[in-house]
Amino acid sequence: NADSANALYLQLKAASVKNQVQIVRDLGAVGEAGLDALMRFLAEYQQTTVAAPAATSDATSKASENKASENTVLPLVGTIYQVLFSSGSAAATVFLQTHFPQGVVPLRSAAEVDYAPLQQLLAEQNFQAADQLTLQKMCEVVGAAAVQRKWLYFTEIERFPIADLQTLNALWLAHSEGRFGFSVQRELWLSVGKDWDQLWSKIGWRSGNLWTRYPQGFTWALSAPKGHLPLSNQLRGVRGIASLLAHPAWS
Ligand code: UYC
Repeated sequence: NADSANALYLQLKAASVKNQVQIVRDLGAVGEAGLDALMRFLAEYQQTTVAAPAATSDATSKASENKASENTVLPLVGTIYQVLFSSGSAAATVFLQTHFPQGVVPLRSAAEVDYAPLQQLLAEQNFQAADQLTLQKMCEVVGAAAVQRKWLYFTEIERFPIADLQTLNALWLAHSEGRFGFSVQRELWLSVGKDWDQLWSKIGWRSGNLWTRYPQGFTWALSAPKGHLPLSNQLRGVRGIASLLAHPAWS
């Protein structure tokens, strides 16, 4: 067991992103030795991110680093976190509480909004409650009027702080093996030439000319199509999601 865990650990460090998720699952299935290897990987990851400067004057290089690490590192470290979180192992629980009490995503906010409750729901893979809380937190970021209204004007989304949008997106990416999040929806939207109708069917928000019914028609699990979550209500038009997917946070 310890030998196979060690071999998997070495494979994990060398593997492509796609294979990494499978290797993490395999490590989660070989018992305490596998969990130990995953804890070792996360501890090393934490050292490299903590060693990096928190703020840099070179904003453009920071943005591109963020983007690269979101696409590759977050799904991996998030999946490791998920395997440890759901393992039921006492050692893994203590490890996470000690080293990652707030999860693997830095909960940055320009509006002093607390994203820990969202991190918790996503760690529990309670995607339906997490989706609701995502909208609520976005309203909190914008202010009291939006909290009371319970939805956002597209002009408010245009001005939405980059840090908060990136935190929300990183949380969804990390806890979905990279399947959910606004940046995933954006990639799919670009891949269909910004054609909304094609996007809706691709992400399971519409089939034929039938809108998916909220909430029971949606799939609140990782088995959903890529980009299925988080949701954006189109009742008041497409300008909101258009502003979201064209936001400077992704460029
Ligand atoms: N709903 O149909 N949606 C609601 C979606 C639409 C409607 C909430 C998504 C189409 C009504 C969320 C789709 C539509 C309400 C979503 C979808 C529609 C409601 C809760 C596929 C009719 C309740 C948060 C595109 C044809 C009343 C919120 C109201 C709620 C999401 C109807 C997350 C992705 C065009 C009547 N729908 N919504 O914003 O006023 O209320 O909201 O998008």
